[in-house]
Amino acid sequence: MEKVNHKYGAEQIQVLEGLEAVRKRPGMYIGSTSIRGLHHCVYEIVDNGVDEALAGYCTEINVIIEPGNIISVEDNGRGIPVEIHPKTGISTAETVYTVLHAGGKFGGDSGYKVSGGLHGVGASVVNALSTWTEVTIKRDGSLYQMKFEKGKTTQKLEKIGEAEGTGTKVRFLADNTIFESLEYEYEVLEKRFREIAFLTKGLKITIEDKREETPKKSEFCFEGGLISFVEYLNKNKEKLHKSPIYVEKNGETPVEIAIQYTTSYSENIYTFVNNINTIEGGTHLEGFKRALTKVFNDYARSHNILKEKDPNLQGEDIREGITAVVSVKVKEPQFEGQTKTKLGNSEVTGIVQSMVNESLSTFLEENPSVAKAILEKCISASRAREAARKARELARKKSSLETSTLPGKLADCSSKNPDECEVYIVEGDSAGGSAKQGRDRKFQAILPLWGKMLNVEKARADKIYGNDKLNPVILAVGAGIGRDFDITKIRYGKVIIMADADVDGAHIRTLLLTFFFRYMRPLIENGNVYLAQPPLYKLSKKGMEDKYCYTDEDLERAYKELEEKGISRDQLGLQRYKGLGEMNPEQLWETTMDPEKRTLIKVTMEDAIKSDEIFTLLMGDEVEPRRDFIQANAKYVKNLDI
Ligand code: 1YM
Repeated sequence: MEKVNHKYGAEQIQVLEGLEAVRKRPGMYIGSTSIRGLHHCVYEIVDNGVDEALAGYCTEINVIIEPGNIISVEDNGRGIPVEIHPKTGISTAETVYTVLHAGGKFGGDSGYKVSGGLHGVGASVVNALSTWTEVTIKRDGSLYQMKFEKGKTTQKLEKIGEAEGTGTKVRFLADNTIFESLEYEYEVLEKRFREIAFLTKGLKITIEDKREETPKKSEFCFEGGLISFVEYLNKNKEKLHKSPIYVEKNGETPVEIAIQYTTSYSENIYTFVNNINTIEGGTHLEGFKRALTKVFNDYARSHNILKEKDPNLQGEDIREGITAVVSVKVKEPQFEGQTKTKLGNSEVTGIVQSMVNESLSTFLEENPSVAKAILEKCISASRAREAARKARELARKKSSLETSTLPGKLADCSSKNPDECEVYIVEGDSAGGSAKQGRDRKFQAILPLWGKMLNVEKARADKIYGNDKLNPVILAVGAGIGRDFDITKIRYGKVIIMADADVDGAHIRTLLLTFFFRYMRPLIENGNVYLAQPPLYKLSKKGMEDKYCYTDEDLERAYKELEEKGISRDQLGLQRYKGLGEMNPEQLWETTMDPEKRTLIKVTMEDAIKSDEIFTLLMGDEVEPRRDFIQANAKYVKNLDI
């Protein structure tokens, strides 16, 4: 190996320039240098192991977050090839880790790279962005190792011992001068690996967090693949049929789909291309939806479930209550859209469509009771859609007759400019009263809410319009709901939920977030929804300005700060606020509403999705998971209530 020294050859210079470019513009290669980009590095390395599993050579991948935020990924595949690469004159393994885009094309004829990220070419990028990287390979009975610093080779691949079996182990420490933080989030990695395990039938993935004294560990392996995925997604829902429907087709562009209907009213279709979650959908989703609509309408007609005079069922009727996972493998995927998660390859529409047309209609013919259960639900959805349309029209007519259809309880602001206006949605009358008195009425509106909570889980759009708790919110926001929602019509740039830090507060927050998520999603996507942060404590002392603390940590910090100024704990008065209602208008303004002083939390789509999940759990039909959740969270409930 020493004989071939290309250190100063043209190709090696190109290599160094290539990796330098990665360090200069990391965002171009991994999206961003935030925590998201950091996690992406782990996925890049894991993906190489997943590719090896998809090629049929690897059954297990073990990921460890070691103390000091070092990542270790080990697989039991063939091991990265070690022989000298004819083009670069260095070992293939070193080539993979130092030459940009040295993915599959160096790898013989194992076929195309199918797993996620940068299509398996990310190893060199991760290497370039790491303080150090260490790669250990077991192959042909030998143990090999090579090392790098900031992408540059510090130890060329050399044999360091004997080995049993085969595999690759990569350890790296991401560069803290490049990434904003190195604190990996266990739950985020865990979720992604669970997803990969669902998508790669039979592959065992473990993740372990050894940073804390009590290590965490999860293990995922699903013999059922997508079927297990759908069962997992539906675990808290009442199903319309016992087992998920599964259809697959191998070939140039393999397609795999699992479907199960539940009694819920939402539509949950997850799509993946080469194991990447295509959040924005694309041609594969299009093909799936078209086929679904056609197959169910054809079945309903040929079995006289839809009569001649009846109109066709619409796509949305047929997707009500559906949970489905669509996974396709595409050789040269084109990703489009804002976040590059929309499949653009036009040929995929037809491939998915004809495959679903064929297999799903066969399935329905062979399983008439399942077909009947689903179609009954579709027909009732179409009736509800018609009723909702009528309700909407009525609401529209009403609003064009009366120009001011604002809810009676709304204390509106005087400005009409949405960019500067905000509405506080407040639980309870007494808090609403304080908020009304304490606000700046020029730009702050208050909407108090009370009354029986509506179970959005069990209501369709037609019921929402008539609901006395949600209707005021719809009217105040002023932009409609569902398909009619028009973000350009919103009356307030900030919609702020202000609720107590207790169980009831959590309840109303979850309800409103779920409602916004399901019926005014653009409001969240556009960043218009916020949570107010009322203080939990007040520290006071004669001659000292009151100090408000928003968390227990805040309180400890304040105590320490004051101690340093010579003020001891027993000199201070401590008030714990049980609810917003205990604060007088001035206090509420000062702590929670004054734009100069308050802290608002902007709600993200992730928060909303989490709320939706919790909501399904708390309000859905299944009793057992609800009990589990409440038991698991009982300790928080206690903390909040004292
Ligand atoms: C923990 C990370 O990188 N495993 C891995 C990578 C490769 C192979 C096996 C492999 C691929 C091929 C042939 C092939 C890679 N090899 C290459 C390249 N785990 C991890 N396991 N033999 C082994 O694709 O033909 C790139 S990745 F290019 F060298 F073949």
